[in-house]
Amino acid sequence: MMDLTPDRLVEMYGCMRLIRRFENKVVEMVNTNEIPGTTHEYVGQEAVAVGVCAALREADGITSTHRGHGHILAKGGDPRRVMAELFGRADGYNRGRGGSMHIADLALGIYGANGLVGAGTPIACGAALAAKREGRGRVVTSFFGDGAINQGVVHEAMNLAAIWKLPVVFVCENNSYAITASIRDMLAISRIADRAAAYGFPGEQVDGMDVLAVHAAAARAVAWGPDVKAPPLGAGATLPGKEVFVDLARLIDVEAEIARKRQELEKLDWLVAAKRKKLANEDFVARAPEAVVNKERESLKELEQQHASTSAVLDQMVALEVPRKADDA
Ligand SMILES: Cc1ncc(C[n+]2csc(CCOP(=O)(O)OP(=O)(O)O)c2C)c(N)n1
Ligand SMILES: [Mg+2]
Repeated sequence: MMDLTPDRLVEMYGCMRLIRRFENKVVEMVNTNEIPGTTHEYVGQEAVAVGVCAALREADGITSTHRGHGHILAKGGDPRRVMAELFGRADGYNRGRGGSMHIADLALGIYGANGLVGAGTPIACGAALAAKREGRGRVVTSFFGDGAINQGVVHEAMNLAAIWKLPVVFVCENNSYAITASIRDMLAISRIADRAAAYGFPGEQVDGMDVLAVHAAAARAVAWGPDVKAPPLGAGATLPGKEVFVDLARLIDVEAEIARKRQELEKLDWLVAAKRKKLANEDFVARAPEAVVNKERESLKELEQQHASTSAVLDQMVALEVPRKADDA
């Protein structure tokens, strides 16, 4: 458990609870349209953000993803200011202008959540270059999902971190899916962590459901810095970069996702039928002003398009729902 005192463990547990409660509340308020825009919740991945951030010092930095609330809270973000940002309020982290996917706070070393998959990795390299020049031993951790691993920019960032020996910790949160794309269809090797060897720095795979295992791996990665002579993990003395790959393979409940999509489709079925019925009513078409009828026709067209795309996504999800392999259990 390394340097984790009982108080620290309680603090980490409290932070995971805070993230879970925060996110559940967000879902509730998104569903009632109180929160505008799009949000992606971190429910189920709490142990990753908390395990990693517990290994960071206040001065260390992070870059986050489209699923960033958990990272920000774990890095010391004030839940009230994060929530205010989601509401678009002036007392939010970015005066309500950024919303869920752009929360940043330089004072806390949070160099931004990011709506672009993989885009946090080069930002982390830039921040790490600054940290290296500063020479105080700060590190920058870049969180990204399994959906980012085939992005060109992630490859470039990892290679740059390696050749420039930047103090970056790359944390891949592998929850098996990038929306509907299964990791099994996107990767020919079984462990994302094995890619680290190609860049020339060590990669570790840890169970993302185990906060202590995540913390220990992150602490090992963070411990190697420009001011540390001997790198851990038995790698070469010129070891550049650091990498922790977190495996959350047990996280996604595909069946529940499919059930939710089916419900959405049923609602759209009903809305399309109701709109068609209205437009089939000759009395309504004859009496209502032309502009009103045209608006109804446009709205029917939009609903039909929405129905078609939801139906296509559902078909894709059903097709992708491959039985889990025994070793995933
Ligand atoms: C460059 C880019 N391509 C596509 C998208 C659309 N998009 C949003 S989230 C997402 C999937 C991300 O999956 P992953 O990185 O595994 O994160 P997860 O949602 O599983 O946490 C995609 C493709 C995007 N935001 N940015
Ligand atoms: Mg994913």
